[in-house]
Amino acid sequence: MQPNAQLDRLSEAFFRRMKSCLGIIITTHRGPDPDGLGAEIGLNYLLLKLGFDSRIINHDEAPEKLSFILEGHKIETFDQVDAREGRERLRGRTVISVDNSDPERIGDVGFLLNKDHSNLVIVDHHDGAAPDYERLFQDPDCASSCELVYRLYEAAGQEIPPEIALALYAGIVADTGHFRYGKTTPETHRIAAKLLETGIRPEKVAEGLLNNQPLGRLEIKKKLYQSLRFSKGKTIAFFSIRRDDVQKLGLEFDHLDGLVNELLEPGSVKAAVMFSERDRHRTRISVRSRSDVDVLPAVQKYGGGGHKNACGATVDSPLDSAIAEFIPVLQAQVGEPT
Ligand SMILES: [Mn+2]
Repeated sequence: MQPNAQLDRLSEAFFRRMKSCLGIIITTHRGPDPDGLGAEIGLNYLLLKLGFDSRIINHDEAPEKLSFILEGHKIETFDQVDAREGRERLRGRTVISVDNSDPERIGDVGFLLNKDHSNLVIVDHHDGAAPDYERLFQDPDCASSCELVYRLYEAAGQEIPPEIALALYAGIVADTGHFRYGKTTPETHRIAAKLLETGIRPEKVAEGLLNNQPLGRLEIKKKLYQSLRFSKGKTIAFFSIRRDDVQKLGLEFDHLDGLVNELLEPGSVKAAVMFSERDRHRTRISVRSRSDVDVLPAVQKYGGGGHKNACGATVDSPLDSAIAEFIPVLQAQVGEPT
């Protein structure tokens, strides 16, 4: 089927399914990101506009730094709603999980699912199952969940106001790595153009997503780069950070997001790793690679997962032994002699 034909069919089936819902709760994965939040905001507005009873409830609070897309939108946490209204009152509603196909990852919102998950609807773009047009509205070829939500607006013939366009555009920009990743399509750009036509400013989105970090992130970069090393053949670059250093700067490990990508800047580096000490006997390994280098098998050996070019694992080893053990495994994976 043509991609557009499939998306039209997804949208049509989605609205058919919505018709039988008495109340809707929209949620996303734990640790909500711009694509998940943008898709929630967009979908909630659309469903309310179409006369549905809908609200957004997440397991985790949305990150403070994303306030530029969150302003004016009501996003509650499960704990808040549970304390105020009691979870029992929310049972029986349809739970729409956007940007996530794994019921485990919606955290406590999962309490609202029927045992057989018959009230769960998935709107997602992650790799995995094919859509069943009943419960699962998934298009793994789509670069972001926000694009899927955009298609729903088109199918419903609804206008997108600027504050919704901002949230959807931010999600698309984040999930395509600023239109750089492989799933970016002509359609992605067409949708982005439509969203920009509402008058939103792309530089504000870029600033909100990229240049909205605490000062401590620069300090932590200094520490990381002091530890920079290369494999013998210099096709792997890696650095590491101790838990104490993160804590002393008043940072969370989240604040290190994306830094490992910088190590791929030299064209000769095939793979990059950041090792972060989570406690004395536990180390997080975050790996990135160039588009034609698959590093996933290396982390899978340690029970990790992710994508071919961006993946990770958490190992029960102290920082130094994790480095000593993992780098040769990665060298073998990228084809560098050890
Ligand atoms: Mn996404």
